[in-house]
Amino acid sequence: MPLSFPRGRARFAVAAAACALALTTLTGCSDSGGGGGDSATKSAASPSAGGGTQVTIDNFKFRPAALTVAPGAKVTVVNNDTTTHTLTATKGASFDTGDIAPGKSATFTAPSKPGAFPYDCTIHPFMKGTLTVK
Ligand SMILES: [Cu+2]
Repeated sequence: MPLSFPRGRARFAVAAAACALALTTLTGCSDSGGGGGDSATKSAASPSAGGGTQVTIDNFKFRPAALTVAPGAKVTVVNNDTTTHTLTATKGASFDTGDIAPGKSATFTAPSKPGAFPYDCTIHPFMKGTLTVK
């Protein structure tokens, strides 16, 4: 089995394919807001009664978007994006992290009464999530 294909061309094809893949990935991210390409990273935030709980902001999305915590729980919000975000209760001003700079985190205290509390980012109102207290 002689492997006498022109080497240069094969290498170019591989490089072109890798390039196209990277381009597709990038475009997909900024266009549709992600689409959950990296769902493997959201395992860090899991509801835990009484203990610490975390929301991560990735690619203009709160992860997880729906979080259940105990009354008065401390919730840490980590901003993994390259732009400033907030996590702010939509009504009643029950909680508000204020501005979270890129790469920084902030902590807020969940309401002490049970209920569902929608929140968004005041800078990007299309970013939405819900905090459930029970
Ligand atoms: Cu934002």
